[in-house]
Amino acid sequence: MMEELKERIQSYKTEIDAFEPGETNASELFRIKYLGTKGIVKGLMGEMKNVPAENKKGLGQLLNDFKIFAENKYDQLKGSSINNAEVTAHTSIDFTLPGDALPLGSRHPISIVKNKIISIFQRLGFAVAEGPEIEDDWHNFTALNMPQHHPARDMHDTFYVSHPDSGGAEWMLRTHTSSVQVREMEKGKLPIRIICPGRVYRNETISARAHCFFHQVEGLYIAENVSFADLKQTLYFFVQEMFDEAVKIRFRPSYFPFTEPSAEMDINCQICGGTGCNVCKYTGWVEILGCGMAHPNLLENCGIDSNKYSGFAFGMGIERITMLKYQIKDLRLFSENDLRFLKQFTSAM
Ligand code: 2NL
Repeated sequence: MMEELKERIQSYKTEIDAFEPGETNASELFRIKYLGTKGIVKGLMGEMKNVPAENKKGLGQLLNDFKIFAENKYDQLKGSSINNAEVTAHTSIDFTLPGDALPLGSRHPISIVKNKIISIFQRLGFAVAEGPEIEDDWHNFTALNMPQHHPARDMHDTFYVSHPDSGGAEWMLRTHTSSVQVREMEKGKLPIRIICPGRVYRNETISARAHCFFHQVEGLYIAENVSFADLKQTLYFFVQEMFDEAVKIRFRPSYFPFTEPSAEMDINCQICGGTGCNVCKYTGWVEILGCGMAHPNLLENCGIDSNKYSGFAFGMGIERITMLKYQIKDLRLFSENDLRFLKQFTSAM
């Protein structure tokens, strides 16, 4: 404690040494900060009561020296010309000149859309869950009804991570945030109503449509008597809030190992309104997410009784939603950090 106090006093001294009388009322600001009733010197004195008796004397001396040091600086500041009211009145500083502009940054479009997605689902009672980006085989694949050699694993183009201390265990960069949901299910606290936003990784060749990482929001709701109708209504509410109240949705049957039945959801093209454009490839519809009812194998793998509980899940790529919302044509723009691109987005959009 003594050492720590000594160090702090020393760093205050350095700070005081470097204190420049730049502002007109610098001496008064200095007095308030260091010598005022709520100032640093008083604060340090107050800490004396916590110091062991045998150190009190030494430290008291140190603090007294510090106080004199600060008082000397104060006297010096009071005497300095810029602080002297008479002199200041005659200086040629033009206080009406505009100040230096401090350019403000803006949020990344992926963050804007991610936050919007989170706030929509939070209004429906979903909580945000997060988890590690480096995962084990169980949480990324096996628990999700994708045992060894399951063909769906190949589609994930997984990045494996080797570590000399891993004892031969295989680690990987998560390929989806479902791994976070597995971890939540394993905690055994039901019902579950969560969304899992986060970065995921896949070993793909970088192009306008693919990248080696992207961002996902997955959602999971598990309780008694959850139905496909609940899933539809939840996702319908989501796209109405995200895009437009008049949005139309349609579901197409699909396949995911972790859901049964599975579906992909389309919305009517927000760009051309259905007349046909290259975003919807002249179909009038664009796919925005995958979803389905949680597979019983997955529930059992995570210790949940699939006779008592059912649930729905969904997953969407944030880049995809962002590209649709802002008509961005190339995925690479999101990670190039070109300010001309980034400056176009504001949280109000
Ligand atoms: C897609 C499709 C999906 C899920 C993700 C999920 C997670 C658990 C259980 C069941 Cl823990 N399902 N997630 C379900 C269906 C689709 O994502 O295209 N994502 C970008």
